[in-house]
Amino acid sequence: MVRKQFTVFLLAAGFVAVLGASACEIDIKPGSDPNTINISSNGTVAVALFSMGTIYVPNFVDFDTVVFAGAGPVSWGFEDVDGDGVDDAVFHFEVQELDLDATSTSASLTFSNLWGNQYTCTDTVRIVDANAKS
Ligand SMILES: [Ca+2]
Ligand SMILES: [Ca+2]
Repeated sequence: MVRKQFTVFLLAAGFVAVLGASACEIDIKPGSDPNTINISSNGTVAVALFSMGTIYVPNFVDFDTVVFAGAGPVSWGFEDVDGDGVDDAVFHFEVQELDLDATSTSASLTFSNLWGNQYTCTDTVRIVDANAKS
């Protein structure tokens, strides 16, 4: 089982490499861990995208290209989420628009920067369904 999961990981890593996607760092539900998402919710979920190194998110991201789990943001703003003195971006997405189900364990945010380079950042999710019978 471990071997199988590792193989899947290698395939996924290879796929990302082929696409030429660069790394970036997000925090689904900033300040919360685990990142519990109730897929029956009619609310929104926040996702922070961090400025790192030479990447200053407010002057780097083509905000028209941001997609999280298949959905575009309904709003976004800038704030220093991780307290390093540099503004990060916080996006809000409608839960009902997300391409997640009860088996989802991670979700990815993708975007292009202003120079057309693709980025994919992934964080874990813990799915609950308040309408599901247990
Ligand atoms: Ca989180
Ligand atoms: Ca920051």
